[in-house]
Amino acid sequence: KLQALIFDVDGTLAETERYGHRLAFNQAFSQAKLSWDWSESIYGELLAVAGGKERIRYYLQQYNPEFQSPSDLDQFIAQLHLSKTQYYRDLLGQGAIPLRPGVKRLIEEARSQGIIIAIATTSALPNVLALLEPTLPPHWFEVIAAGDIVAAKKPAPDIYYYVLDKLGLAAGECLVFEDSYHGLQAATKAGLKTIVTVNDYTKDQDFSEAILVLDHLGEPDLPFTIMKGIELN
Ligand code: XBP
Ligand code: MG
Repeated sequence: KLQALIFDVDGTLAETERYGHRLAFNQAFSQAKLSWDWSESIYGELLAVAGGKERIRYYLQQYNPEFQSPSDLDQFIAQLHLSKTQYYRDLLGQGAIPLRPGVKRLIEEARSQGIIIAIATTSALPNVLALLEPTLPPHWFEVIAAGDIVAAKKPAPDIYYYVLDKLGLAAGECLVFEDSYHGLQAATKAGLKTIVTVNDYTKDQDFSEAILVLDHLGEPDLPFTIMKGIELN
């Protein structure tokens, strides 16, 4: 029986990548006097790697190998990422990024029927809270699992195992909402059924393992009654 809904954040609750994370990365680069500029199309490729720090490292390896990295590369990336997180919070504080259609309604309906809500994301916790605070009260979520809380980020299933453990629920009692192939992989490997809401960055990815693929959660795509009828086991 369905007990919990587990949501990814970036791309699923809101379109945070294009107008949030990408801009914040560029602002942090500029402040650090780096001439790097992640265009929308390059960013689309960089999304192949989840996690902001991991994405910067991947960019250096794949797109900017001539860059003279400082001797302590981990520290350099961590500082850059901290600055990016601050810019990202500033962007969200300006009310830059609304929730995707239907997200709030679904969560409110689920809660009103006693269904638990949780989050499993690759993003850093401050980023998640900055998005939730003006839109969905963080205390609505039984578990918010974010960022470096597990060593291996999506597409590894670790973050989903972590959430299941914290919830004390079996995979067959939960339904996941994701927007990307990586996220779907992570959830599927943890034995979870997943509904995918695609966005511009992910619409051509392979979602054959999803139980349902939608453009968004707004009317008339997913009335709660349909979702409740989905067989979990
Ligand atoms: C989210 C991500 C993150 C964000 C950046 O993926 O890939 O890397 O782009 O977040 P998902 P941080 O939606 O699958 O969780 O900079 O906070 O790491
Ligand atoms: Mg996502």
